[in-house]
Amino acid sequence: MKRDDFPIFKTTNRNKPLIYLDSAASAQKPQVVIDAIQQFYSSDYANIHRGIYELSERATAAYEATRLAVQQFIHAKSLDEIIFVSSTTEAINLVAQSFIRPYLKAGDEIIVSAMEHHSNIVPWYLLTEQCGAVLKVIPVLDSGELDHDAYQQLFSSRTKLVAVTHASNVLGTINPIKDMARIAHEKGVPVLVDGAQAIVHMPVDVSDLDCDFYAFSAHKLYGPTGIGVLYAKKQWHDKMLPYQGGGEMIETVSFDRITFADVPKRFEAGTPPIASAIGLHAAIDYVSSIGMEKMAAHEQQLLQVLEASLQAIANLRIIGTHHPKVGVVSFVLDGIHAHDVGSVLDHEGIAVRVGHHCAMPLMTRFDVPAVVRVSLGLYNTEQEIEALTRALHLTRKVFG
Ligand code: ALA
Repeated sequence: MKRDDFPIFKTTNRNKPLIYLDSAASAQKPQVVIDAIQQFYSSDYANIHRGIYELSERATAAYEATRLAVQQFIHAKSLDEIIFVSSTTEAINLVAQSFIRPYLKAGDEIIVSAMEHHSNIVPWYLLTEQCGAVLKVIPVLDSGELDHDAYQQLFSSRTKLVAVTHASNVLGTINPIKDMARIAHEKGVPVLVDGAQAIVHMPVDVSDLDCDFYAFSAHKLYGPTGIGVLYAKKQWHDKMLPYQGGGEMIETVSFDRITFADVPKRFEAGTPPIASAIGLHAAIDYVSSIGMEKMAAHEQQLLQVLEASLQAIANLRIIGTHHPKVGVVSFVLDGIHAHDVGSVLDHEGIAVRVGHHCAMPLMTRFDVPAVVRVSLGLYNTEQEIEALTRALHLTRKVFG
């Protein structure tokens, strides 16, 4: 499916044809995204929101057109609910520091889950050090599903936020965000969703999910690095205090008094990643032209083949068997360290990620030091999964 759109596949890995099974770390870029960025720098580039000349107006219009494309892509109700940031990580830190920290009292609680990426743990942990917040953790069952009964029990009168991933970067598990948000809202608690892994795998409708914040990065959506999105529900804008100070986020400045711009400008201090925004727009157009449902169907088909192939390998244990899941499968081969598996695969031209995947608490939960992770993109094929399976058999032979 659409493999020819990606020039990277003309290249090799260790002199073998590239088999890229690491899209959860970062997706490859289609030519249309690369072209859009090049075209922008060649013919439309200037700083934005500052110039009164035509070129700057053109650049500004292109940047703001991305905001509209994002709004439509994730079905936000209002354009000003779309804040451009550098990454999912920045989006989460922004909410922690601008929306939670100013109101937090020692002993207030944040609910996270045991399957979170460090980027949805550390910003909250920092609040425990900065102002005495307490982290409450939703356990993960052996299947890789969240313990939803336990989730309901974690709320108290001190709960200030639920911060949970839409899809696990290790287990692939898709969490029932709509239900989780409903439960949180019944208790008056807002919900932040880490959408880094979900955004590329399924249609996302923030209005239907009814989450309060949704964060994702462009680079996992076949777009460029350096830009991410924070969706922030309008209801909370007045409570979100300035996070980074600088140009463009103000209304008026004197040495005695500064007044701040409305959201989203309040959170877009300094010159933003303009060209990356143009690339993000091209990526959204690209995936929309294929159709998110069609992409998801392709990945689910490959996922079935992948899981069946892996299950047929002796002494291979898949970590996280719960469905629904995105096209991400992690496993351990008993007796062989994940890094050794990764090295053999690398020499066969196969790129996977090995290690703790920035999810150390999850490694502890499953009592493994590291796992091998295979993650799928729209360009992957069944032949590549066959090659992976052959290489895993070879790994067994090499390491006995
Ligand atoms: N968060 C990315 C991953 O899971 C980098 O690989």
